[in-house]
Amino acid sequence: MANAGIVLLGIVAFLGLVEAQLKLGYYDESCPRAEQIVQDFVHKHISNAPVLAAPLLRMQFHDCFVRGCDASVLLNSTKAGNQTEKAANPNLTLRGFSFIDSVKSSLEAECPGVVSCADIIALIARDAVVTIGGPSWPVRTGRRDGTISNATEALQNIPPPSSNFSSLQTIFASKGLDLKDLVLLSGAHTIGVAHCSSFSNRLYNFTGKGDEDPSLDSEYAANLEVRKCMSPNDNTTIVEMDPGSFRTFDLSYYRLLLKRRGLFQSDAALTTSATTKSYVTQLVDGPLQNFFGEFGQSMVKMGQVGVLTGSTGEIRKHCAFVN
Ligand code: HEM
Ligand SMILES: *[C@@H]1O[C@H](CO)[C@@H](O)[C@H](O)[C@H]1NC(C)=O
Ligand SMILES: *[C@@H]1O[C@H](CO)[C@@H](O)[C@H](O)[C@H]1NC(C)=O
Ligand SMILES: *[C@@H]1O[C@H](CO)[C@@H](O)[C@H](O)[C@H]1NC(C)=O
Ligand SMILES: *[C@@H]1O[C@H](CO)[C@@H](O)[C@H](O)[C@H]1NC(C)=O
Ligand SMILES: *[C@@H]1O[C@H](CO)[C@@H](O)[C@H](O)[C@H]1NC(C)=O
Ligand SMILES: *[C@@H]1O[C@H](CO)[C@@H](O)[C@H](O)[C@H]1NC(C)=O
Ligand SMILES: CC(=O)N[C@H]1CO[C@H](CO)[C@@H](O)[C@@H]1O
Repeated sequence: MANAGIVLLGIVAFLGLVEAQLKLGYYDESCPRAEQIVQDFVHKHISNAPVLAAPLLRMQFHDCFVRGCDASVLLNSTKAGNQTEKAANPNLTLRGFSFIDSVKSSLEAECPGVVSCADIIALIARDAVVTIGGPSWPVRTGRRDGTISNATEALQNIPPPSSNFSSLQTIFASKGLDLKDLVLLSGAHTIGVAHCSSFSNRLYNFTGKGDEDPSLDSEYAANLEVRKCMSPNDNTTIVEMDPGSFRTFDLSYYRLLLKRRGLFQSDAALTTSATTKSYVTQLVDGPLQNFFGEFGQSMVKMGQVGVLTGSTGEIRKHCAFVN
């Protein structure tokens, strides 16, 4: 009892510390136009290419889950045998690196060596989602950039699409994120696309007997097999994750989950636990604004995972390389 109290106090103190270290408007004095520059760039480019919002949102997830939100996902391998996160399998489908590099160049021109790549990732993710009509949330800034990036750690910390409920719960808990955050953040799959290779085992060889995943709606599966992922070895075709509204940040991802039409096993897993299934049902029943507000709160939480602040880390000059 006493121990639990101390642990709880410790966690509260830790979260308080992180919140105190990141703050709204961290660059107000050191680079007053920083956030405006990011917002203008995102607005200009995402308005023309809304499909880019999805990979930019996903980037923050892949950053924050490996070594915390420290932009380690952006580092390029410079030495053979020292592969960075980018080289790991889950990262093969990440996009948006050059977009981030362009924003960084503008910020370096405005105030050299001031704005971190980790903050840029967080600001871009929010502004991209806002630009396509999704929720907004406050982005506290002051993150610093890490110097280590390791492909093996990406494999260990980014859950694969074949994840079941308990492995998702475990990996999210290891980042201080609970089941509600899991359901809400998975809602990011309301936008974007996926490669057939991320789920074709569910269509063609679920248990190694040439079978289909029985938990996947058979009509949806048949449609994917006939029209989209026509071969089990197709690594290039992409499909909409939330068919019919993959550009719109809405509740249809959750509606599809309840119709057994979640694309990945990890999506379907959210309906295998009574707790998460009831969160899904509440979201579907509630007004869109509830999802928007709660999604934003979970993004704020995810954006604080393992951040480097103060004198730890550095402010990279180029997001792909340590100084
Ligand atoms: C819960 C565990 C999660 C798993 C297993 C997972 C897995 C995946 C996979 C396999 C893809 C498709 C990659 C491809 O085939 O091209 C994907 C796409 C995507 N994920 Fe997740 N994801 C998870 C959580 C998240 C979170 C927390 C976010 C952001 C908050 C997110 C945002 C996205 C977005 C926006 C896309 C579409 C990317 C694009 O259009 O290029 N995912 N995810
Ligand atoms: C980083 O590596 C990728 C290939 O992995 C390459 O396309 C990109 O140009 C590199 N970035 C820089 C800034 O050199
Ligand atoms: C490459 O590995 C060395 C240790 O072997 C490490 O000091 C260095 O930071 C690594 N580089 C990157 C970009 O992670
Ligand atoms: C990368 O991480 C793995 C797993 O933690 C570790 O075994 C390996 O030594 C690391 N690589 C480098 C270059 O530090
Ligand atoms: C979930 O997946 C993990 C990792 O693949 C596995 O060890 C575990 O047995 C699975 N749990 C259930 C309940 O299937
Ligand atoms: C299905 O998986 C099993 C076991 O991994 C493998 O032996 C078999 O060749 C696969 N079948 C197809 C059609 O890919
Ligand atoms: C798809 O990728 C897998 C490994 O990820 C590989 O074994 C297979 O040959 C690839 N298929 C095609 C058609 O390139
Ligand atoms: C974006 C990126 O860096 N992709 C790399 C992923 O890893 C493969 C090798 O495993 C590289 O060829 C890609 O360039």
